[in-house]
Amino acid sequence: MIDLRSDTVTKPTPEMRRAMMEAEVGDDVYGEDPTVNRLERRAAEIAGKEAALFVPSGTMGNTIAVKLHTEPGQEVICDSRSHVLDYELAMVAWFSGCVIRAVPTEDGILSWDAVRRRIRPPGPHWAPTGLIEIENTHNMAGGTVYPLATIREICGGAHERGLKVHMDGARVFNAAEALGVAVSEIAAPADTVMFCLSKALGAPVGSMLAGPADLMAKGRLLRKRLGGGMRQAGVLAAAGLIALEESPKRLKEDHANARFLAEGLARIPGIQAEPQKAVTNIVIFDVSGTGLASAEISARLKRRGVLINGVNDRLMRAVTHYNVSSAECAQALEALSAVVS
Ligand code: TLP
Repeated sequence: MIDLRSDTVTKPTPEMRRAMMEAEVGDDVYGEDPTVNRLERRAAEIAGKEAALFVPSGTMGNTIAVKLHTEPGQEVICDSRSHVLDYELAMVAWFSGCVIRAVPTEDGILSWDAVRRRIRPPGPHWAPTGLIEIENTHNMAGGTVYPLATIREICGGAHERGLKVHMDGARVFNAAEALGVAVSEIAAPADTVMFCLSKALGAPVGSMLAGPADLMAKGRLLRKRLGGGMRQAGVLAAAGLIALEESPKRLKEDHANARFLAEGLARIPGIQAEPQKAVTNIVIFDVSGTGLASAEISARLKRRGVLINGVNDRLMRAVTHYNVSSAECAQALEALSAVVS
């Protein structure tokens, strides 16, 4: 199977598996797992933050961050297609008691002007703004990347008003590769950043939440409350350490494959794709011109050994990662061309 459903589907590399087998472990709920401690120190360093917390998933990282920054009854401003809104089972409401103020955007990238207009002070009717959340890269907008200046402007404006900014950087290493800058530079203006080891970086499990040491200490308790005290998690952290050091070096290949896919898709009659927007590892394309719903295309592709999921009836998403080669991307294009013709 050529699996382009997500970069979450990657299998650990032989080097990761070796490191997992040899990992030194301890009980992380007591803070005694040396490999987890090493991973948290290294992740904090890479993110340019005081401390970091190893969490089982990106969803848990975002959930803890929102809880750390907000009070129940507040609003969280984010883009209208953001992961925290559409893909996290309403955790913002369920765990933090907040509502989302969704801002429509063209490419998933908020502007300070759009955010500023939605900020609400306390008043007799409305929920005050508690947090601003930005997703970088933006998944459902097709892996789009925040310009550094935009991040600085949003965070600067928020901070002037006493508001915090959380970055859902599930794929922030892809953003760093696309911009040619360090992750720490991208994350610097934000108060907290979550990034995933288990997506483009290829680790089997885990995400990191990074930020100020006092917040991460509180986050540790929230992680436990959510059932995320993972005990001898060093076996997972060991793979995460390899992912952090090794995987960023090869993300450019995934980006080239995504661009190649988008260019090929744009040539298939009935499919609309915008190759110039495929700047990282995600391609969103419109299949409505084929007269087929995305679910039908997925089913036909599967019979030809290619997995690509629909986002809705009209849109589909292909995600490149280290378990798909450029030759396999070419095969996927041939299969798509055949099933829609
Ligand atoms: N994204 C998954 C699905 O949930 C859609 C994927 O296949 O892309 N933030 C962003 C921007 C994400 O894309 C994801 C996962 C998460 C957070 C949550 O991470 P996990 O799946 O580890 O909870």
